Amino acid sequence: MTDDKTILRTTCPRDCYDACGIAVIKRGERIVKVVGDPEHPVSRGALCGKCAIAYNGVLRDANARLTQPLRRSGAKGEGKFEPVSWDTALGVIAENLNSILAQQGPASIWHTHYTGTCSIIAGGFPMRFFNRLGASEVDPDSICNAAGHRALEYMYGTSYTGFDPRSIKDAACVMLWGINPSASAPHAHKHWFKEAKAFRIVVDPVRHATAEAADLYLQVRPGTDSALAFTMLHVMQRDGLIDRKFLDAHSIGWSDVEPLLPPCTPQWGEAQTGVPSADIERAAQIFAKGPSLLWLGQGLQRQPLGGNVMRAAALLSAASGNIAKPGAGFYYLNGSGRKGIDGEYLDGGALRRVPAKSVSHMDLCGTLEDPAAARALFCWNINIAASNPDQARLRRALSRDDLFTVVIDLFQTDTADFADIVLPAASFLEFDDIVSSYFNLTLSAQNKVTETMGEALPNQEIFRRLAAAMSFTEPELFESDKSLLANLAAQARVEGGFDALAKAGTVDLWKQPVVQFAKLEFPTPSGKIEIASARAEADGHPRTPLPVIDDKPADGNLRLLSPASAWLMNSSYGNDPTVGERMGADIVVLHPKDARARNIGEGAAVRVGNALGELRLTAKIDDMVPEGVALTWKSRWPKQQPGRANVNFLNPGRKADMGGSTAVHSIEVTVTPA
Ligand SMILES: Nc1nc2c(c(=O)[nH]1)N[C@H]1C(S)=C(S)[C@@H](COP(=O)(O)OP(=O)(O)OC[C@H]3O[C@@H](n4cnc5c(=O)[nH]c(N)nc54)[C@H](O)[C@@H]3O)O[C@H]1N2
Ligand SMILES: Nc1nc2c(c(=O)[nH]1)N[C@H]1C(S)=C(S)[C@@H](COP(=O)(O)OP(=O)(O)OC[C@H]3O[C@@H](n4cnc5c(=O)[nH]c(N)nc54)[C@H](O)[C@@H]3O)O[C@H]1N2
Ligand SMILES: [Mo]
Repeated sequence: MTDDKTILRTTCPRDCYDACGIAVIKRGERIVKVVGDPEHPVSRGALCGKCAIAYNGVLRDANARLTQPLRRSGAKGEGKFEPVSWDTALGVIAENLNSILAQQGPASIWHTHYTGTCSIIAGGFPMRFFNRLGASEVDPDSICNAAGHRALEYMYGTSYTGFDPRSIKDAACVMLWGINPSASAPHAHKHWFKEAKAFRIVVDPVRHATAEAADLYLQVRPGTDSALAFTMLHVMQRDGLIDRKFLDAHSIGWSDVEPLLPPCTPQWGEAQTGVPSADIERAAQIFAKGPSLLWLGQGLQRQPLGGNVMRAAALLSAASGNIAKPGAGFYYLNGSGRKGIDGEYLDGGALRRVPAKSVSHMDLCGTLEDPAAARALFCWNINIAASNPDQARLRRALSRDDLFTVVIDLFQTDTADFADIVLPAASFLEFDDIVSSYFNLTLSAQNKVTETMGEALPNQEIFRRLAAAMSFTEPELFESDKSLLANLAAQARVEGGFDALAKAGTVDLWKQPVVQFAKLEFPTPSGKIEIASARAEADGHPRTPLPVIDDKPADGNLRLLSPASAWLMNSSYGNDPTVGERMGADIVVLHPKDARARNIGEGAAVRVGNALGELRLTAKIDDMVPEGVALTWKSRWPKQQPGRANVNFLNPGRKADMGGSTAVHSIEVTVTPA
């Protein structure tokens, strides 16, 4: 019996560069399998390992999913709950919010959210409720990429207008700097990068699979990238490769940087960064000649001087004239605003009646510990108990009995264990939405392919119901999915509206590769590339990028990197048993010399610790990391680990130089045999 087989198409909305097309194979009402859409230009018939497992595993497993609203019946963090009706849950929330509003005002109600789903409505529409409420917001990007955004805004006026990936066909060189698509963008790694005809340079402390595939790999010591960039500028200047005509016409401040270059010789650069001088020279020459694309990773800026690093690296494109021509440009993220999506419409900023208040994720513990500052917390699209720094302190803060906490998720995460009320969210298979890839200049439909699981609801419906429970009356809070989808599709000028998008799956919003900054207009105060930035200076930063690097770790310490794991999506899928099997033991990779100096053998149990405490991990010895660097991966579920803690237990939550952003790749640890 094959006659009742249907194949429905949708799009993966995870926080990933790929935004894969998905084919859902159904027999009757039942989903048989979720696979990659063979006709989709990104997925080409295959999902990545983690999504292939989770979309046929926990995501569709009613025993793993939250299917009803829950009310806490045990102590905070204990994980004991009883099911309640939606009416009861929403009633309890409204009662608590109203009492806090009356006693302390809306600013003491906090919400924190990020990219659990990146679909536009489920990711943005709930903002209308919080704006109307007047709630305070934990600055979303401060957990991820705020330093890079700030740095690029200073220099180019925007961080959301990257190169068009299709322009790789015109590029002679592509340089990936502090980005590991083999884990964080598996299809971009497999197809876009590996199939590129351009000369491929990778700059990363870790020799990962993307580095292995490069034509030239620079194994830079973490936190030293500005020295590398300045050495490349030195070489470009020495070899007459600076595009002075371009700089004169389209930038300001080169004359402030030029005097810094003479001491930044290749020998100096090698001493600072650990990269052989000949390799730095070669990279500079090939990149400058161009046309060259530069992909600036988010991992790159998770460093104490991450903003400065981003400014220094991004300067290479301008200094060599690799801007505003086919096959040239830099990329950090491509925003949906560029595609026409009106963020102000989506977020309902106009509904706000009180000033907006926000703190960095790095300051979240301090905020939540203070009853004068915080009386309620909503967590949606986020799992702070796994992803945030200072894990033990955060758990204590979340244990406050007088912090009314609501968690909205698909799963009973570590964060949900601290909730007073848990609300079950629907998965992306269960509702219509729109996905805007942050790599490709495309827009895709997220099509509902099955009914919601149990009583779960899409974020947008949860917040409509919450607005009603609060007796709010503004029509924006109740806009229907149909209307939202139509308006968003119209904003992006999708011909035929959402229905056409739903049929097409994914559309290219521009027929031809887009040349970045083709009009040579930069949205900075001067309209030019601001190598020297008065705005940066006014904000307390240096006027220009500088060739400064981080201090070496203290004696005996290693610098611990914890980038994206190929098997997880941040902490998502951490509860999938098959994902757990594939990940295996939680390991720490050590350079052979560092291992020998500590008497640590392959597979040994080790203590990885610092002032915050220690984790027990398994040692893997491999020169894929440079001396002085230890490598593990982020975001296992703490409650599934032996010590009920993951790597963020060791993360002091140090800030980068810009945007109050995370410097998570600067953690220092000692490693000793267990
Ligand atoms: N050590 C270390 N820590 C890091 C990092 C690092 O490099 N090293 N990286 C940081 C970075 S880059 C980031 S972005 C953060 C990410 O950290 P988080 O934003 O916490 O991301 P996730 O852990 O995936 O949590 C997202 C949650 O949203 C839920 N979710 C999915 N879809 C929906 C939905 O439709 N509705 C609702 N309500 N929930 C949904 C998922 O089930 C999941 O529990 O972690 C940071 N933490
Ligand atoms: N499979 C999977 N995919 C993901 C995610 C996931 O958790 N799993 N997370 C998603 C999210 S939220 C994000 S933000 C992106 C993040 O994706 P990426 O931008 O790739 O960020 P990271 O994984 O933190 O780190 C990338 C690389 O930066 C390197 N790095 C660290 N410090 C330095 C430094 O000082 N200099 C240089 N040159 N390199 C350095 C690390 O060694 C690592 O190889 O991936 C997204 N995609
Ligand atoms: Mo991120």
